[in-house]
Amino acid sequence: MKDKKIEKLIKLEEKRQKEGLELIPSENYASSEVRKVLSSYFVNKYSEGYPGRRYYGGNEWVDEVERLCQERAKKLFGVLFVNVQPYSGSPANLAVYLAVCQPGDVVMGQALTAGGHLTHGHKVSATGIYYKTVQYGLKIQDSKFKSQNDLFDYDEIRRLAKEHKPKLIWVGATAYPLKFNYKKFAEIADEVGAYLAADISHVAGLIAGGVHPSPVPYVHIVTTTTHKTLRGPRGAMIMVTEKGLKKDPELSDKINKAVFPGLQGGPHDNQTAAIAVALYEASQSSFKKYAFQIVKNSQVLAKVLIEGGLDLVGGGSENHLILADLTNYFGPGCGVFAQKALDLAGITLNKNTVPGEQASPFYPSGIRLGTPALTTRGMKEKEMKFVGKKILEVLAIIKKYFEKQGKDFRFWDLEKEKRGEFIKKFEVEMKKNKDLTRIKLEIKKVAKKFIIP
Ligand code: DSN
Repeated sequence: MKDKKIEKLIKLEEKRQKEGLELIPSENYASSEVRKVLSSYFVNKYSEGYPGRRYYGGNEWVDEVERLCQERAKKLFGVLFVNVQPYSGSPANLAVYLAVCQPGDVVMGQALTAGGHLTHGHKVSATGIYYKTVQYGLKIQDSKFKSQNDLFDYDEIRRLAKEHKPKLIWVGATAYPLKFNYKKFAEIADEVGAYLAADISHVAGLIAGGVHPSPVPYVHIVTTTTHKTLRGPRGAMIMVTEKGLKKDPELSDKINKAVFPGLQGGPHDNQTAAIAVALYEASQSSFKKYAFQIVKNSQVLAKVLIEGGLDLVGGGSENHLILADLTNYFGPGCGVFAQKALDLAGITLNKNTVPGEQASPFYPSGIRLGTPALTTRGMKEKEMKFVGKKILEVLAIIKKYFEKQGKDFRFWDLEKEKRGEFIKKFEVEMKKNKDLTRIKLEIKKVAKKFIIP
């Protein structure tokens, strides 16, 4: 490459990905074919509009690509309509609002602090600024770490829906470790006449692989990103179900108009082509095995963490994701320490709020981790046990560091201004920690045995 600066940064990122373990549950490794198609000649094209109805010439092959992508998505998810043009998940969700709501309409969604997404109506998102949003949470009770199969309080969600009469209800999350009962959400939405949209971004690959229930029979609209468990390029899709078209025969047209010209300009045709490849891959029997192994790996990892003394929200994992609440382990607000120390050891995950959060979204008390990326590398139960053990070792190092600060030390009790300073000092100490260096080497050794596509 002539641009040496970017070339160097690409090499460094490649090294980071190869030598570390990726546990952010919304990340994955796209296949080499998906990456190749992303840099194909389709990157050069403009094609505002839809197949057969474009505002630019020269779209005969783009039309075929987009139609193929649509057919594959419809078949894989069992829907009647799909728009494959959204640039990513947030614009896809915003397009749904644009399609079925007027500014100021009431919309309901799962709160961000309870595992929902910004675009499900959080006050800082355009969705919370232009629409009146009502947020529902999760059941918070002593049993939140016991194994159970549902954390939603349907009576409360029904009460909120009846009181506020939303035009649109979202079901779906970014940090929820259990399966969704879409039927129960549908009963509530139908009772108040709301559109029900499922955001399946996190679990799309599990649904496609047949290991997670599909919302399609129950909801009107489905949105998904294409780069998480579905393992495609970054991108998104909006689907309309048979139930959706029964409720509103114009729903597909409304979605199309909302995406273009409502919200976006020209679609990223290289992305559409790469999504088509990912959908082809997801329809193969090997993908079913992959989806099954994601869940198996998540459950093995969850077991190791529970046995090591961690509290897992929902008592474990039924999907690709684990939400560990570290409040009882470190005190409130300490997810950041786990994220930083694990990063130094070569394990990437993210700090996350937990149900009943006692600290703040900037200093949340939990960590979120998952198995889609490691499973793509071919890791199985044996490696999950190793990863779980290493996570526990790193957490024990942090605990020791806290103990050294004094018997009654609690990070969250520090004055606000002192928190940043404390974290910086912690990082300096961790960089010098010999046990952490040893763990990093052990991780690198295992990681390098498992190639990334
Ligand atoms: N950033 C995504 C996630 O990590 O879940 C949600 O947009």
